[in-house]
Amino acid sequence: MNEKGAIWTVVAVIVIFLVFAIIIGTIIEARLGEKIDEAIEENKIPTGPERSINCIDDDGGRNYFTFGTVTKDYSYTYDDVCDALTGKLMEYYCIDDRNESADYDCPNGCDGNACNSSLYTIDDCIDSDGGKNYFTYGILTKGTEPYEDKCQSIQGLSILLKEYYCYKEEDEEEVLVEHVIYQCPNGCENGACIV
Ligand SMILES: [Ca+2]
Ligand SMILES: [Ca+2]
Repeated sequence: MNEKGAIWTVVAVIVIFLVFAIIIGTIIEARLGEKIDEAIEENKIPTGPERSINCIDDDGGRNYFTFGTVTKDYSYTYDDVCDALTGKLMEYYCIDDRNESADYDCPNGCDGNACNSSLYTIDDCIDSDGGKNYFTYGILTKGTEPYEDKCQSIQGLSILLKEYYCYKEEDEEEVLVEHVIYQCPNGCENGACIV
């Protein structure tokens, strides 16, 4: 093979390689797109309030530490409220087009129709965001060890939050550092769910 022939062979190999890379890349991208669509359809990935036009929650979801109002069908409203009898918070939120509510026992008490979000301390465990506060970045320390709230991705989407909180079982001596993986309705950014 002369020099010209060798150069053309190299060029041909590069072109073939690039064409293959583009085809494979397109296939992978398409399959990932399908997977995300499937996950949304199966409700594994929340679609956010902007898609739930018949149910809007102005505190972003199960946001125990911020007072919020759910508006259903543009007419009915439901306000988060501290129950004077039980001391618990009645928290309203949307799942797709449905309005839901849940009782929540605030670790720092219920105040102004939301959980108190000031520093929460049990023994040597200190949580800066007041507990399971999904919508505020927090840092928990126990002894000298720090634990930071962190966003996690599934299928390339930042929608999971690893939320730390202090926990003590009744009649137990030891305070534990626990965490929960919470699925943020509107995505996760800088260690907190987006409101
Ligand atoms: Ca809410
Ligand atoms: Ca926390």
